Amino acid sequence: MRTGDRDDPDLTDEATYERLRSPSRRALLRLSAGAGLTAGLGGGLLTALGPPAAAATAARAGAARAGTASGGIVKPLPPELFIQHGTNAEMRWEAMHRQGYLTPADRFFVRNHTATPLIDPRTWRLKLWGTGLAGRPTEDRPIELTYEDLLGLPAETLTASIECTGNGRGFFASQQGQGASGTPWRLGAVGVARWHGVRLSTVLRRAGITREAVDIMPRGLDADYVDKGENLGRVRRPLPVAKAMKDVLLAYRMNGAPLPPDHGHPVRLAVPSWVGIASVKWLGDIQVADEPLFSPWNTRYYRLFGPEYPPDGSAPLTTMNVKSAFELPWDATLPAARPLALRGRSWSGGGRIRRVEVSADGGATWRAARLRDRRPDPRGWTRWEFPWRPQRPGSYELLARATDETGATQPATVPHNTLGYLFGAVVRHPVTVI
Ligand SMILES: Nc1nc2c(c(=O)[nH]1)N[C@H]1C(S)=C(S)[C@@H](COP(=O)(O)O)O[C@H]1N2
Ligand SMILES: [Mo]
Repeated sequence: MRTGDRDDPDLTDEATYERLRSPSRRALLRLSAGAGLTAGLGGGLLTALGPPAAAATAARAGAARAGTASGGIVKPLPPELFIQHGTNAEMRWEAMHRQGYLTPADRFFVRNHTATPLIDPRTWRLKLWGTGLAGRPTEDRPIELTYEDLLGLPAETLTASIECTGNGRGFFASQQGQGASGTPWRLGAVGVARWHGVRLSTVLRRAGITREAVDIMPRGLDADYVDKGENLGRVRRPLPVAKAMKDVLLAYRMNGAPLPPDHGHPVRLAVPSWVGIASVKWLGDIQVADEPLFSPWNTRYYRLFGPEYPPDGSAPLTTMNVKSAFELPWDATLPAARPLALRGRSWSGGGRIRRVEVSADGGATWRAARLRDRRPDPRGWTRWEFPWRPQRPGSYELLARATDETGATQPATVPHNTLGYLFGAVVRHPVTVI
């Protein structure tokens, strides 16, 4: 008789069976059995049956976190590609000039609340727990998935932008004369990549998500975020079940390579069309609840605040707005009396870009740009080109204005909000013609 063999539990053994048939274990069995893995089945059970509460607590406390990048960001940040803002790095838009459709990982912006953690995929676990899962597994006794388990599940590829909600924030001050708190990004807190991984819905189903589940709360493994001396805990942001089940990916590859450390290695969420904060990096656990969930990231942040909004702010922000950027340096120098092909990209959480217009005379006259992507991914961006032949040397402002498939377009100004989210107005890009 085999007892205590965790690779192959003996279900005729009373003690083993007793442990397995507790509700959370049944949910786990479904997860493992449904996973269709050969080696993974044993692995999944081992993970779940193995560490008792004490070990699980130690793991949660950071055993999976092997260390933290010194300086906060791991990859090089050459000044020709990035503008650094504290723990964050913004892509310079000229870095997309002559690039293909995707933003290469070496120039993809980084938004870190603290610092990039270095995580060993061999000890990493994704833990699922909460009242919205069959058997209501608790945080101490969650359902667990290993990196290998995840790699064994059916995978998909998704081309989508990830954009910081505060992208363009700096223009509240420079264009509208009223600043906002937070990183003063220009337009470089956005990138489009090919994300590859497992649908979140696949994992939630296998974990036994119930009809009663309404919200999930993914949480990162990076350090606690401290805002002006107040410890807010680890980055976590509720996501409605409807969105979680629709088009969200548990991504472990980016542009055909393993996810780089700064972008969430080993696993992040890719939540297309939504505010960047939803795409939680270094994913450690997901709470699934049969009641609405709250964290500072959907209450005190990522809502619109200000005199025009209710005291508790707007509803939590979800879809990103329409924006456009030229693939030019800020304050670019361009030659006079020569035909130029100005290039740029436009994108919207609302879907495909239908039209882009450009003005080279400060907004007095507009002409249509030529859209370069016949079938752009509606969750990515659209590249465009605009011929321009400036006759005289001098200072100019270039403006680009896009309209998406819902008819949403970029206004000349946007109402202020104190945290500077969703700057969607037309940006006035200064250039000097010589
Ligand atoms: N765990 C964790 N996830 C996170 C963040 C973070 O600081 N920690 N930043 C969020 C924000 S605000 C944005 S805009 C995106 C940025 O993703 P990127 O750094 O890969 O560009 O990640 C989101 N996910
Ligand atoms: Mo962000």
